[in-house]
Amino acid sequence: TDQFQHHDYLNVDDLLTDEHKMARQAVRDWIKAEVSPIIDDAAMRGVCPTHLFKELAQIGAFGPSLPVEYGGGGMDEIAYGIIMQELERCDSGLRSMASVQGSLVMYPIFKYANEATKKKYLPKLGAGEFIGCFGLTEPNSGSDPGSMSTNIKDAGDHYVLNGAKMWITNSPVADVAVVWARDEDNKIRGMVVESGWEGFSAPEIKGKWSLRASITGELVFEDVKVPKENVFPDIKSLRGPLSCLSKARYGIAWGAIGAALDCYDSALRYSKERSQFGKPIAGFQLTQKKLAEMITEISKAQLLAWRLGTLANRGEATPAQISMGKRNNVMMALEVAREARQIHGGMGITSEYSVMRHMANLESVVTYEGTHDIHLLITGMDVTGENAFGG
Ligand code: TGC
Ligand code: FAD
Repeated sequence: TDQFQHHDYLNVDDLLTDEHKMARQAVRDWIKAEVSPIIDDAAMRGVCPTHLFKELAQIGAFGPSLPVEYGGGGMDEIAYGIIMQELERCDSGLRSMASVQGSLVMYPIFKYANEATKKKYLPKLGAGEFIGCFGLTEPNSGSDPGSMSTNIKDAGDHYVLNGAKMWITNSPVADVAVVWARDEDNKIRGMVVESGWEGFSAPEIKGKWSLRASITGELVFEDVKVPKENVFPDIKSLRGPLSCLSKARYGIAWGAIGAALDCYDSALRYSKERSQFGKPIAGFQLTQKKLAEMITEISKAQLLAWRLGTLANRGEATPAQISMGKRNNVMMALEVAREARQIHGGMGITSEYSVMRHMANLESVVTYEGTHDIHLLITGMDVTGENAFGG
């Protein structure tokens, strides 16, 4: 990653402002100095470098497009995307740390919590003093979060929370969790739950071959008392969590391009350096086909992300458009990573190169935040008006 060269075949940089480029450079410099030297070791050992949370805050990676007074960066949606791209050029797990904190924890608190709850949690989350997680998925409710069974019951001045969440990024190290649960009227409610409260536990999920530098766990609630002021007052449907997902999926549509760029860069350099049959493998038509298709697909993905960003800046990006971006760009990156791994031959399976780490990471990215097929069905429903999900 150290020797990465910027690839911009269609001069997309022309569409960016100086602020966007400065934000990207700040992340790039920080990653080169602080993360590139440790990321392979962290992934190999399967340990999340939690000391990076505070540093991610300092470089403005948490909620770049949220208002400054609520702990965000006060920038536009394209700056947010560019920052996610640069983080994921290093590692999807690093980008996950920022996506969850900014878009899935700070954003819902900013958007849905009462003023006192915002003041209580947002400054600490924005500064990386608190780590947050987002609990929507359950053991029996993944693609279909509307079937969740985690629930709250009214007990006077507080609610009592029971249930379990599964596959929760950051949960074992989190100070606070944004949790979605069903109330007694069968409505989906959101709330901020502190990890220190009685009845809360968050065991780690071990044995992942993917996102090894990101920590994932469960959330278990056994009669956890949640003060009423911590429950979002006005949001009473899946629209609440899904609106947060739209924000995070948009960031992932940009982020995946970063992983693809790193794989492409590594494959291009390797193909020029590695000779077989008396010439660089870059000189074989089959290698050129791989590289030419990679840069073509990366360029198309950049334009898709940039267009979504311009729409998002005007508040006009629809959830279905964002689904198209997430689905296309993540699968693009996964395919680029697989081809790049092939170009590296046997060397591609080692930690000398980042390609296999990206490839394994992207297997999670293609599944979380809505699987590849779920996003296809969202597009299908948008263009036909027919719902192919249930029944
Ligand atoms: P449906 O009836 O379609 O919708 C329920 C309500 O939500 C509204 N809505 C949205 N609002 C904002 N943004 C979106 N993207 C929205 N999608 C739907 C909708 O208008 C409706 O509103 P209202 O007011 O009428 O109530 O819901 P459904 O039950 O049929 O489900 C639809 C489906 C399948 C598309 C949805 O549930 C889905 O997207 N499933 C995938 C689940 C998912 O993405 N889970 C992600 C968990 S978090 C995660 O993976 C984090 S990893 C992070 C990291 O580490 O980086
Ligand atoms: P399932 O929903 O069981 O899907 C299994 C397969 O069936 C998939 O291929 C799917 O596409 C397919 N399928 C399902 N329904 C249909 C249908 N109607 N038509 C056609 N095919 C269908 N969740 C959180 O809430 N917070 C987090 O922080 C979080 N972080 C995660 C981190 C990691 C590393 C991973 C792997 C997951 C994380 N998730 C998180 C959960 C993630 O969002 C879910 O894994 C994802 O939504 C899919 O749910 P599932 O794994 O239960 O798969």
